[in-house]
Amino acid sequence: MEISQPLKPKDYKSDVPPIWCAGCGDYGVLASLTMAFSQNNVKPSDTVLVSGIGCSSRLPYFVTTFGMHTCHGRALPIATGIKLAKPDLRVVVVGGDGDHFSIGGGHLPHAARKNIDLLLIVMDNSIYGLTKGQVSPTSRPGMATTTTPYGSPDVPVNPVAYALVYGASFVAQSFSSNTKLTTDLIGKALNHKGFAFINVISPCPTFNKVDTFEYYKPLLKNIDEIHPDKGDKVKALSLAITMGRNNGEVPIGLFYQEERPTYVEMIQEIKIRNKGTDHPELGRIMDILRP
Ligand SMILES: Cc1ncc(C[n+]2csc(CCOP(=O)(O)OP(=O)(O)O)c2C)c(N)n1
Ligand code: SF4
Repeated sequence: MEISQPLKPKDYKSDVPPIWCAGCGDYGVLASLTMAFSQNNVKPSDTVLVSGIGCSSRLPYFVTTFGMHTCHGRALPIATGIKLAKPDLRVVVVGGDGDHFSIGGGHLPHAARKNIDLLLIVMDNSIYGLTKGQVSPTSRPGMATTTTPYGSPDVPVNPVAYALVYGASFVAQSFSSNTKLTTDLIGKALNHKGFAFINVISPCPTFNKVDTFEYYKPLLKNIDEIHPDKGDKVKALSLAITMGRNNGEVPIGLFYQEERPTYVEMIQEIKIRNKGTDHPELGRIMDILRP
């Protein structure tokens, strides 16, 4: 269905009602995403949402853009393929902390360092929701879950630090019930050229009784005042490490933004530089990308 612009947030909601539990943090992310789409005049027909498997990965069903609900941990490589085949499409990847830091943890570093031009939103609930409460890579040390009944022995992944060191060119963190900040960050990320990453802490009240809305609310601290220079990567990393979520205050806001060529731009530059050379492998790569 072709809808005339400008679209309101509700126009981005499909006829499929979300089936998340009452009180799930993912509702706040859906509300922020449709709000940001509306504010930035995103055309559903030019946009594709790609997800893996998990409660959070159901999100594409609830939105009127194109959508792909793919395999657990494999949303990023599939989204990368979409972006390379159709560079004019806007590609947004959504999913859980399990999807992107555990089974799919090997894909984020490469999408980030290659600066694939897409937005990744992780809905981080520090638990496996869909499969009913197993430990996740962002579960806190000592956390009792169905797979760690005596407490998790692991040091958790720090999503912001992880994305920063692997070279993401836009890195932010938000909290799902802060829809104003989340909408603002998604809007900025939609207008960013390159790999944008937003970790949205999104509580799962059904299976994670520790990382609740009540736990987080007094700890959230917007970093804009203490970190105004968004190009300062060392400061961003230092904040991400020292204010990690289990060390007291939980930092939210934009940590880092840099401008550098995207993967498609780099390939096109190589194409121009090597014009006339007859290398079969180069030719194969060029064929993938339309000029
Ligand atoms: C290859 C494969 N391994 C395991 C599973 C089972 N599985 C489905 S979702 C999931 C984890 C979900 O956790 P997360 O990605 O954090 O998303 P959430 O449900 O918390 O939003 C697992 C282990 C699967 N579907 N496919
Ligand atoms: S199990 Fe948790 S993550 Fe899944 S829908 Fe329910 S509250 Fe949300």
